[in-house]
Amino acid sequence: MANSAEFRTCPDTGLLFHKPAETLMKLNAVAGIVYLLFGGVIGLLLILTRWPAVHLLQADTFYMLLTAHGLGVLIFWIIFFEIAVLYFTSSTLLRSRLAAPRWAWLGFALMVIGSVTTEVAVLQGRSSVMMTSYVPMSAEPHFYLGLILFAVGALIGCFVFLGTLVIARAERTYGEGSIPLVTFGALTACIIAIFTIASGAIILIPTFLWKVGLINYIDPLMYRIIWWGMGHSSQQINVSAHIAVWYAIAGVVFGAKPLSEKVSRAAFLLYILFLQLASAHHLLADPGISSEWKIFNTSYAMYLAVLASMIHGLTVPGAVEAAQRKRGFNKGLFEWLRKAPWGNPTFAGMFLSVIIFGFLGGITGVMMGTEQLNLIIHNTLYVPGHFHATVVGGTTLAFMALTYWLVPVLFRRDVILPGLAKWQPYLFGFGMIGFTLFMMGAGTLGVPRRHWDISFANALFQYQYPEVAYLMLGLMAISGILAIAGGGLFVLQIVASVLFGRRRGEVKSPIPIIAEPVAAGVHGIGIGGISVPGTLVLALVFLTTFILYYFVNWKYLSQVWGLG
Ligand code: HEM
Ligand SMILES: [Cu+2]
Repeated sequence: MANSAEFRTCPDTGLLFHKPAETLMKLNAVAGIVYLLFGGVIGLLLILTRWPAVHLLQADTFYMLLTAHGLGVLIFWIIFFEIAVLYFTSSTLLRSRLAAPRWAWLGFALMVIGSVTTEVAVLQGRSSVMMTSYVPMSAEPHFYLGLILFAVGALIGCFVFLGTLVIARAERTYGEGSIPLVTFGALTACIIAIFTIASGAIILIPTFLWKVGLINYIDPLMYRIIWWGMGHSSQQINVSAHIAVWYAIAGVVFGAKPLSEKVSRAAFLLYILFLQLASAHHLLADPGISSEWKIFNTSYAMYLAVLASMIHGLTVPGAVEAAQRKRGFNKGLFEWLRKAPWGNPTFAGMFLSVIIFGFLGGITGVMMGTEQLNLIIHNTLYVPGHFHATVVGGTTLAFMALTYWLVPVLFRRDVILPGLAKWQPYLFGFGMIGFTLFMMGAGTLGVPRRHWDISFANALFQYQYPEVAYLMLGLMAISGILAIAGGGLFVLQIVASVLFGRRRGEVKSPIPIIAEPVAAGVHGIGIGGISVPGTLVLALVFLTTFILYYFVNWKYLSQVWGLG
C-alpha cells in the first residue's frame, strides 16, 4: 500500500477509501445529480406538453427541451454516476489506491466542460436535433464538440478504472483469488463503455467535421447504424452497471452472496459478447438493410443478451431469498420477502428496480425487438414508455437506492428526514410504473413520439384516435408528475443530507449500515429440496406474463394489418 495517510477506513463498513478516489467519487456523483435535477425539471415541462389538456410548450421549445432532457438525463446524469461507481468498485472494493488521480481529474473536467458546452448549444436553440442527432439534421458545431469532449473525459475515467485493477492486482490489495462479482460487473460495463465511446468517436467526429465544412456528405443510413453502435451499447453499460449495483445492495443490506458466482460472471460475459449486435433493433424499420441481417441480429444475438438479464433477474432475488432464509425467515414461500426491510430506501429502491426493469422494461423490449411486432409500435409513445422503464425505473432507481447508502458511507452524514426517505422510492417507482404503462398504452393506440402536435390538430391530414388514447395521455401525465415529485424529493433530500445532515464522525455508529455476510451455499433452507422456491415462483410468474404478452401482440399485429 502506498501511503497510509492517503487512506481512510470507514468505521461503519470497514471499507478502505483512498482519499483522492473518494473526492472524485463525490464530485462525479454530485455532477450526476445536478443533471438529474436539470433533466427532471425539463421532464415536467415535457409531460405538461404531452398532456393534451395543457399542451404547455410551443413546438420549437418542445423540441429544444426534448433534446436537452434526453442528453441531460440519459447521458450526463447516468454517466457521471457511473464513473463514481467505477472508482468505488475498483479503488474502494479492492482496497487499492486509484491509478493516476490527476488523469481522473482531467477526465472529470472534460466531462463537465463537454456536457455544459452541449447543453448550452441546445439551449441556444439551433441544435434541436434530439438525442439521436440524425444527419442530415444538423446542430451547431459546439453541440458535437461538447459530446466529443465529454466522451474523451469518460474514456479517461474508464482507463483510470482499468489502471486501478492492474495496480490492485500487482500490489495484491485484495488477496489472491479473482476480483469480486460487483467489480466484475463494473468491468463489464467499462469494456462495453470503451466500445461505445469508440463507436461514438467514429460517428460524431466526422459529423462535427461535416458541420464545420470539412466533409461534404454523411450517409444517413451509415450514420444511423454507427450511431446505434453507440446508442444501444451505452444502454448496455447502464444495465451492467445497475446490475452490479443490485448485487452490491444485496450484499450490503442482506450480506447476500450470489447463488453461483460462475453463473453470474458468465451472464456478464454474455453482455460483452452479444449486445452490440442487438443494436440492430433500432434499425428494424429502416430501408436499405436486409431482413436477414435484422432478424439474425435481433432474434439470435439479442436473445443471448436477454438471457443474461434473465439470469441476473433470477440470481439477485435468489441471493436475497437465500440470505433471508438463512437468517431464519424460512417459512413458506414468501416469508423472506414479507420480512424484508421495506422501509429501507436502499432495499426498496433496488427491489422496485428489479421488478420494473424486468417486467416493464425487459418484456416490452423483447416485444419491440421482434422485427414483425416492431411495426405495431415503431415511433410511437410506446418507445419512450419502454425505455423510461429501463433507464428510469431500472437504472435511475437503482442508482438512487445506492445513493441512500452512500450518504453515510461516503459523505459521513445521516440522511435527513428518514421518514420521507422511506416512501420516496415508492413515489418515484409507482409514479414511473404508471407513467410507462400509460405511455405504452397510448403508443399501442398509435400516439406518436417526438411529435409536438400529438393530436394532429393542425396537420393537413387529420387522424382520430380512439377516445381512450386521450384518457391514457391524461393518466400518463398525472403519474409522470408523481414520479417527478418523487425524483425532486430525492434530489432535495440528498443535497440537504450532504450539506446539513448530522455528521457521523469517524466513529462507529450504533445503527449498522452493512449486514454481516451469511455463509456461502444453500444447505438446509427452502422447501422440499428447492432452496429458493419463492424466487422460482416469481420467475414463473415472469415467464407466464412474458409469453402471454408476446402472443397477444402477434394477435394484435394481425388486426393492425387487417388480415386477421
Ligand atoms: C419522472 C421523470 C421523467 C419524466 C416525467 C420524463 C418524461 C419524458 C417525456 C414526456 C418525454 C418525451 C416523449 C416523447 O414525446 O417523445 C421524454 C423523453 C425522453 N426521456 Fe424522459 N422523463 C423523465 C425522466 C427521464 C430519465 C431519468 C431519463 C434517463 C435516465 C429519461 C430519458 C429520456 C430520453 C432519452 C428521452 C427521449 C429524448 C428524445 O426523443 O430525443 N427521462 N421524457
Ligand atoms: Cu437498444
